[in-house]
Amino acid sequence: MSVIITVAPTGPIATKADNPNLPTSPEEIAVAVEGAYRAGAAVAHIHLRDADQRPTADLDIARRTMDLIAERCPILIQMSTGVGLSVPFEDREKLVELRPRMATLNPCSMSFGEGEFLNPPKGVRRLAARMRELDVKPELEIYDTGHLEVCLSLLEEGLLAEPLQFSIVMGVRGGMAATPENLVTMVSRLPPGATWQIIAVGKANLQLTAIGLALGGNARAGMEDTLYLGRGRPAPGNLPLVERAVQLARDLDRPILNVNEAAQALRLP
Ligand code: KMH
Ligand code: ZN
Repeated sequence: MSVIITVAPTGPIATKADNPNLPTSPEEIAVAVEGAYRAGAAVAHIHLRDADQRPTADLDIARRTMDLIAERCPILIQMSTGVGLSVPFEDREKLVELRPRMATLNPCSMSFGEGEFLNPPKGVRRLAARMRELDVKPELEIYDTGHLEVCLSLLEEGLLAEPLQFSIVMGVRGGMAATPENLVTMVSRLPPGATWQIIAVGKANLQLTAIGLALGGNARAGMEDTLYLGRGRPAPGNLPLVERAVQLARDLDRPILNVNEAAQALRLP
C-alpha cells in the first residue's frame, strides 16, 4: 500500500536558538518545503512566524508563504490552524479563508506542556463548517481517545465529510504518551475508510514513525516534531529528516505517492 509523506518544517515552539537550521521566515520555509517536495513529500504542514520568530496567524505572512511555496513547487499546502498557543482561536481560524488545500482541525482544548491549547467546542464547529464550505480538507489532530469521539460526532452532525484524515499525535505532555500500545489502540478505533498518520513528538519520533509505516499509516517528518536526527545529533535541516522517512517507507515496500496521487488518495475537493 502506498504512502503519503508530509513535511512539517517549522512548528509552533522551537526557535533558531534551539536549532539554527529551523526555517522561520516565509522564504526559508519555502526553500525547506521545496527540498522536501523534491525528496518525496506530497504535503507541507505550515506554521507561520513573525519577524521575531513568534507564531502568528497574520494573513499577509500566510499569503506570502503560500505564494512562495507555490512558485517553487506544486506541493499540497496544509495550513496549521493550531498556529501556536499564544494566538487566539478567532485569529487562527481565519487562515482557512486563504483556501489552502488542507488545514488542521484540532477538536479539543487541552494542556499542552506548560501551556494551554484552546479549541472551544463552538469555535471548532464553526471552523469545521467553514472548512467544508471552502472545500479545505481537515487534517484531524487527535491527541487522546476522546478527541476521536468528538471528530466522530462532528461527522454525524455533517460538519466533516468522509474519508476522514487523522493525525494521531503522541508525546505532547497533556495528550497520549508516545507508545506503540497507544498507537495500536487509536488505529483500531478509527472509522472504516479513514486515513491516518502518526505525529510522534520528541524522542520517540523515529521509532513510532517506523511503526506507523509498518502498520499502514502515512508518515510525517520535519523539525516541528524533532530537532534531532539521533541522540546528540541536531538535524542540519528538514531534508535529512524527510529523506529518512522516505527511505523507511521504501525499505518497508511502501511506494511514495506524488502530489496528484496524494490528492486523490485523500480525496481532496
Ligand atoms: N505541534 C503539534 C503537536 C497544529 O498544527 O494544528 C501541535 C500543532 C497543531 O502544531
Ligand atoms: Zn503543527
